[in-house]
Amino acid sequence: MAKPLNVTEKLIQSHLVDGEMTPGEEIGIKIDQTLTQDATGTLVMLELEAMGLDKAKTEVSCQYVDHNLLQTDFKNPDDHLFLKSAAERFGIWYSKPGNGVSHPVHTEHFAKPGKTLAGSDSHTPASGCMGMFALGAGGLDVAFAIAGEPMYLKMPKVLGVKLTGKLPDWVSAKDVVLEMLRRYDVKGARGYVIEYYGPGVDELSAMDRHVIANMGTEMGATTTVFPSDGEIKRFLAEQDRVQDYTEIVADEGATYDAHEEIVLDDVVPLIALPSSPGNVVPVSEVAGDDIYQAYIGSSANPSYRDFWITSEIVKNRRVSDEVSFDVNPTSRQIIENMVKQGVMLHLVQSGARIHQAGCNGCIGMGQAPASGRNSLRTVPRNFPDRSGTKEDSVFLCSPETAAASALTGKITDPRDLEDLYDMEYPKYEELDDMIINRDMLIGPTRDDEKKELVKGPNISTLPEFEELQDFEVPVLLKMGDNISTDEILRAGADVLPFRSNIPEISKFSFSVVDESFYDRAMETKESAGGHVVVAGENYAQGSSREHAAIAPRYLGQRAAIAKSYARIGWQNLINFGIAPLEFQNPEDFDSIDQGDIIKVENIREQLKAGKQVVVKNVTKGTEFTAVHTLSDRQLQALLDGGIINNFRKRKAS
Ligand code: MIC
Repeated sequence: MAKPLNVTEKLIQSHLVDGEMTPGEEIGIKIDQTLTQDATGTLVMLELEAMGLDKAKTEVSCQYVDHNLLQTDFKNPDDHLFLKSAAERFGIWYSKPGNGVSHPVHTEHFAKPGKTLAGSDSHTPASGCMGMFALGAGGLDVAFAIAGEPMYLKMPKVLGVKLTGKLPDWVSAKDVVLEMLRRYDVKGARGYVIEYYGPGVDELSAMDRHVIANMGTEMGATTTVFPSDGEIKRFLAEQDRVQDYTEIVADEGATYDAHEEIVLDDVVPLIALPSSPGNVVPVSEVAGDDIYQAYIGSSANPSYRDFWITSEIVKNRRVSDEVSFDVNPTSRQIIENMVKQGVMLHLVQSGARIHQAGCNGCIGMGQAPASGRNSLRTVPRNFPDRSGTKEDSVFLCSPETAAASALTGKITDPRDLEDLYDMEYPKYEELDDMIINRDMLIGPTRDDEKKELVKGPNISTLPEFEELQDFEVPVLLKMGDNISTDEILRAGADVLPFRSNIPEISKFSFSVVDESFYDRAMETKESAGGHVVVAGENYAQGSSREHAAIAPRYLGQRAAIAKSYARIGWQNLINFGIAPLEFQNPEDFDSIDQGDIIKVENIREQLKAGKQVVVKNVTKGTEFTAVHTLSDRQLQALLDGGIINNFRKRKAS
């Protein structure tokens, strides 16, 4: 009899085109759908141009415009036009600015049980709520997927999370994923797919599952997967596409590599303290602290229900005079339903500032909080400075907690609303007349005409990088654990418009960690031919932005030497020709100081010969061993100076 399979194994097995399903081994899987957003999509489209792609080879590819929405000058609108022209050129869908955040819009209109999805955004796993295998990846990996190439990854293990019981009043899906983060912190699920199962899953709507799958990324998971069951059928029917439903559930007797259990009845309102999604405590522990901002929206709490519950809490009341109450609807479809159901009226009357549908303040594209003041947000991340304010103080919580705190002006456990306002927990019921609107999703043209790419003056072509060579260069930065891509190349309204201009955006590299980095890097590029950086555990966690690799590479970065890496960040370094080395002996980390000169000789031969590389610390007169975990395929790309060079070489031979 065939081995009973869990949902993850079923999804991988049905798409496996290369390798064996042995945990840790490299596998290649066929990608059915792709998602790109504007902040990463401009590079993806330039990469497709560089690769000479004719038309997308996927079943569905959609280009969303949701991040760079502020139009303070020509740059972002020029990018929007460029992306529209690229969508026409490559035969992909285009979701216009204002249509909403990629993940919920994709889940509503395209996500299909049983399919694979690759997205140039780390929160792409959100669509795993539909029984899909949805992977976040660097732009270049997604470009290859659009071109019909398999996506390569290390075969993950599966962490089975059994859900039982039912959530209590005032506690919602966000608290469930915060409970997971409390247990696993920001790196505890690396190498795993998180698969939820058990009777508690039935208690969660498709969009509740979206909330949980979205933030699996924050634990470092490869992705998150839910079964496709009766609730997904209901959701698809609501979205007018019940024909896309297939049941995908774990086989009787399916097993998992690791086990976790959450009794939903025991979950309490939780909150992640500044400045990491893993700093989770019960809201009651920090209740009473003053707040400046309560922020609702983003891919982490995107559903109509999340806005409805917020409006029910603030209905017929005024939020505190001290609070900026920022409401960011996630899609135009949701706005229409909010208007129709009166949700918008209650929010506006309570004092909400209503913003356009999009990511907005989640990546510091506006709505930056006042200096040092507490901002409570329903968004997925609170890495340092991400909000756009230096030394910000951002907390992550549920809509219930954010809305309760907006009313009182202080961090408030929403359960206290029962006493404070004599309020009962509003019970949500799914709408039976949900407005569905696909008007701002422009369908692909698959004709033979080759549309011109419309490039504004801010769009620069990708820089060329040389092959991997020996180096003797300084350590320009020594950093600690969990350095996020927001610290390597920050977000914010002043930086994001340069996502399609590497020379310009590289000026912001590591500015959160050290403002002198750019000048020092330019100097050592000139004098020594480059630099290396040293880091602790889980280096380059967080976003999928490949800019966090390309910009440092452009400034001459040759290698990173870290105790360990986050999955997407590690792959991005390889893709752009930066050697991601690891300390064989974590204690060697302590022997290096910033400014030390590091030398690696015969690096090509050493990498090819095995997994070890001898690194000399010229300043200290010592040496240590670094290791790498690259597959042969990745090694070749690294040696060639990145995956684009490698692709060109393969095409030419
Ligand atoms: C994020 O949430 O960090 C982002 C902004 O959506 C990124 C993508 C980006 O940096 O453009 C992500 O999650 O990958």
